[in-house]
Amino acid sequence: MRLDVITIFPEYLEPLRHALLGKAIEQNILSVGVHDLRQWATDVHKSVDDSPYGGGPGMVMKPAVWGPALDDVAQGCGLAALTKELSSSLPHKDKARHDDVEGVDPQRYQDISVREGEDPSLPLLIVPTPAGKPFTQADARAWSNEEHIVFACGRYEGIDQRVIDDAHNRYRVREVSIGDYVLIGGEVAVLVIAEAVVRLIPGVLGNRRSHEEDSFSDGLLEGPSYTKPREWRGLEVPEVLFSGNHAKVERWRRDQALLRTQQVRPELLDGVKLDHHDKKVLGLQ
Ligand code: 6GU
Repeated sequence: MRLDVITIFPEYLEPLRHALLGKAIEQNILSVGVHDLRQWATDVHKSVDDSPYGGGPGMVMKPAVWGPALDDVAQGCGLAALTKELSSSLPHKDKARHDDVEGVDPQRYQDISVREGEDPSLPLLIVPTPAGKPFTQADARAWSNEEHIVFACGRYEGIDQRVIDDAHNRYRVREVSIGDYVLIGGEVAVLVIAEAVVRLIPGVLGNRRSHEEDSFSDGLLEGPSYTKPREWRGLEVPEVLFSGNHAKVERWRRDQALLRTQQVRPELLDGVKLDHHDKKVLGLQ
């Protein structure tokens, strides 16, 4: 997978080089380019924003800068080709961790995200904005199959809307929000989305089962987990986990997941198929 990020704060994307994403870069599963938007600024002051038509506070990012930036990065040409590749920060190049490599399932999750009338060969352009559609685990799964994703980080009050409208000619465009709060810019949202997507690429995070048990994969939040010692500060690990009865353990885990979901995100239960036992656990019958 190829990721390109366009931003006025390239150093903000430095964490992409670390941990899981750094490892994916090391293994040639992932390559990342971070591009300084100011490269495409045309005036001596390298300005990227201007006052909004119609008045009001803040500044709007200029189409004359964003347009050529998105053109070049879509094709990896022009000024985009001059950007230094992000390299992994990992010290131990060859050393695989025990939880890294075994049992990798090469099977992908589902087809890439293509909407009616879209050309599937176009790269995906993700524009983080609090005004976007909520980013979900289903998006992460779909986008983990993409060959090329470009992120356009807006700052200030946003990017001139014509940049987004025009980008549909060269990209499949997705405007997304990572939650109901306002960030200063899209950079942190890119880190969030990139991590959620890249960890689902086969080979990046061990085996597939670890994804299937994620919170959200079955529509439920995950319940509690425990490790040694059996007693700690007077607190015991639940007895059932020592029973050796796999079916009983799985049933208990589902009960815990159901109860936790009911407590903290009850609306998620609307999308979950509940059987007789589930309903009994939740006090619904
Ligand atoms: Cl994706 N961007 C910005 N700037 N703020 C946000 C957001 C994204 N999601 C929630 N708030």
